[in-house]
Amino acid sequence: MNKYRNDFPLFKAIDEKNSIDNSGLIYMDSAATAQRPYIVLNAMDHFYSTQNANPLRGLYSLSERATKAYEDARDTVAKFINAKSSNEIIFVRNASEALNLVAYTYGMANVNAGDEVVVSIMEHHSNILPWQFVCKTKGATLKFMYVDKSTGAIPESEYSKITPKTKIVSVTHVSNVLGTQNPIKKIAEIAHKNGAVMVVDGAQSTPHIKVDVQDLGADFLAMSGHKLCGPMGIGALYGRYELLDAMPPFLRGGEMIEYVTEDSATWAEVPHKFEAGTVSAGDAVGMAAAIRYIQNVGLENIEKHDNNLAEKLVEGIKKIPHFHIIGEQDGRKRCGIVTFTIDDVHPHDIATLLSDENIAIRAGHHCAQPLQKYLGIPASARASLYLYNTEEEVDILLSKLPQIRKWSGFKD
Ligand code: C6P
Repeated sequence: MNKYRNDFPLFKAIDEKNSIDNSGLIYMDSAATAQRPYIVLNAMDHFYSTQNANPLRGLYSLSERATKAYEDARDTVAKFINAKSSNEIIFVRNASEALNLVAYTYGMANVNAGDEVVVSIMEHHSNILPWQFVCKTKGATLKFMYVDKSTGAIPESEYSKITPKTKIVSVTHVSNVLGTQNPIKKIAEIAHKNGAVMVVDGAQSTPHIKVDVQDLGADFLAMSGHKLCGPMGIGALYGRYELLDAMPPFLRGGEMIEYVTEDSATWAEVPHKFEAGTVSAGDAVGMAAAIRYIQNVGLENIEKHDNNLAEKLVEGIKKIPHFHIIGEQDGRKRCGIVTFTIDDVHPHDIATLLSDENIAIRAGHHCAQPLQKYLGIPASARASLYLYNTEEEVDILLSKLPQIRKWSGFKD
C-alpha cells in the first residue's frame, strides 16, 4: 500500500519559503479528516477551469456541462453505497448536516409527544444533538443504548429499548472513539419490526469498508466527503426515495421549488427539494473523484491494510505498562481507529509530546462527551490510520509511546 502515499501532495509539501516540510510527517488523524490525492485536486481544478457555471439553472451549454458534472457525481455516490437510484442522494456539507436534515424534516414531521427516539451512547454529538432538539421540541423521549465498557459493543439486551413507541433509531456504523462496528443490519431489523426508521451515521465506515445501504436496511445514511479523501464542505445523505418524497424541505430558497406565489410554494422533485441555493458542484466533483480513487485502490485492500496496521498498533499498545485500549480490543475490527489512555498522563499532553516527534494524533473528547462520561474518562488519545500510513510509521509510534510517561516525569 505504501505506493499510494505518493498520490498525496501533502506528504511532499514544501512551501515557497522552505519552512514547511511534511515529508517526514506521520499523519494519524484521518478519522478527523483524511488527506486528498492529486486526482481529487485535479478533478476540482478541471471543473472550475473548464465547466464552471451555475448548475441546474443555465440554458447554455457551459451550465449544462456543470449540471452534468454535478449529477454524475451524485450517481457515483449512489453506486458507491448501492442506493437504488441517484435520486436518493442529497448533497449536503457534511455528515453533521445530513443528520440535522433528517432530524429537522423527517424527525419534526413524524415524532410526537410520547414517542421515543433511540440512539447509542457511543454516538458523535452530531448524532445526539439533533435528536435532543427533536425530542425536547416534540415532548418525546431520547433513549440511549449503552455499551459494554470492556468490549465497546452494545449488548443485545440493550436492543429491547427499541419498542413500538420508537419512531427513529439512529446509530453509528463505526464509532469514532471505540472503533466498534455496530451490527446495523440486525438493529435495522428490530427497528423495522417496531415500525421505526433506521438512520445510520456512516461518517467513519464509508472510508474504510464496503457500505451497502440496501443490505444494511438503512432508511437514511449520513457521510462526509472529507473523511474519504474528498474535499471539506461536501457530504451526502442517502434516504429511501419514498421517505424523502414525503418529507418537507429542510432549507428554502433557489432551485428547490416547483412554483412560487406571494404566499405559497410547491417543491421540486427529490433530491433537488433538499438542495436550496447554488450547490457546491466543484466539491461534489471532488468527492466523486475521491470515491473513484478509493474504488481503484479497492475498499477490500484498504480494509485489509487498515486492519493490519491497527492490529499491530493495538497489540503493541497492550504490551506497554499503564496503557489502556479503549473499546474494541481486536485491532482488526476497528477500521483503523486506535484509542487509548495512559495512566496519569492527560491525552492533550500525549498529543503535544508526539507532535514534537512529528506525529499527528488527536486527543480530547472526540465530540463524544456522553460516551467519555459513561466510560469515566475525561478524554482519550486516538491514532487513526488510513491507506497512506505504513508499518514503519506504526513502528515509530510504538517506539515513542513507552517514553511518554518518562517525558512526563514518571519513573516507570
Ligand atoms: N468525527 C473525529 O475526529 P462531520 O464533521 O460533519 O464531517 O462529521 C461528523 C461526525 C459524525 N459522526 C461520526 C461518527 C464522526 O466521527 C464525525 C466526525 C471527527 O472523530 C471530527 S469530531
